[in-house]
Amino acid sequence: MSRRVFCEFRRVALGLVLLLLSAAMPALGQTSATEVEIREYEGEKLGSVSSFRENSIGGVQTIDPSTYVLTIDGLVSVPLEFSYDALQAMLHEDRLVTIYCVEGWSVKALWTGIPLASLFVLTGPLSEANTVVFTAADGYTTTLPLSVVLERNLILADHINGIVLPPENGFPFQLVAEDKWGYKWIKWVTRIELSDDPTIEGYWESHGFSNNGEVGSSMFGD
Ligand SMILES: Nc1nc2c(c(=O)[nH]1)N[C@H]1C(S)=C(S)[C@@H](COP(=O)(O)O)O[C@H]1N2
Ligand SMILES: [Mo]
Repeated sequence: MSRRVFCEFRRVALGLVLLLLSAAMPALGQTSATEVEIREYEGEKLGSVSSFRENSIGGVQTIDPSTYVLTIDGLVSVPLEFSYDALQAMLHEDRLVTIYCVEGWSVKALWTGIPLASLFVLTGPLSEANTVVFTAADGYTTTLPLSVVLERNLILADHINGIVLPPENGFPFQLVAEDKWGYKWIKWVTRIELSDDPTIEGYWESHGFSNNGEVGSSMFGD
């Protein structure tokens, strides 16, 4: 084999290996035009990303993953900042969960993301921490009891129905607040703060919606 042919062969082979690798790891791959939403999972029909009604307080946020930072601080042993790439490298889990907005619509989807518990293992919550305060790029906030986050093993989703979360759905991360009203499903999450004050109210909670926010119980008051 001539040197030129060998080099060409090596180039093609390398390209092929990279192609196979990216095909084998769809969850870790970058967004591409060829990504297609899955619409059925374990025999259950899924809603589409296009069936969401985007009505966020400040409109769709565009976040650059190369400069994105997720801060975890407050009542933790070690405050930490995570880059997008560092978060992509963490173990991801799937959840088949329906989001219910107080406006009356709902979407069942397959969410893939990082269990918050695995982030808290790294920062170590202090023993007096009982509340998780989430903040987003649009200034939106919401809270959940730490016990709910841990017992339900809630995830920060970066994929929906097998595709990278679109900006409208909160890229890079939306909290999958299983069994809580849609206003607890904060999008474009940038900060997670542990607190010992369960009375802190997020954006919609301070505008009259229930701080408990459990689906099935009243959406107003408390
Ligand atoms: N950052 C941020 N997250 C948010 C909101 C918002 O205004 N800003 N709205 C919430 C509400 S009220 C609902 S019902 C869900 C809706 O998700 P969707 O906008 O993807 O449909 O997002 C929640 N997360
Ligand atoms: Mo909502």
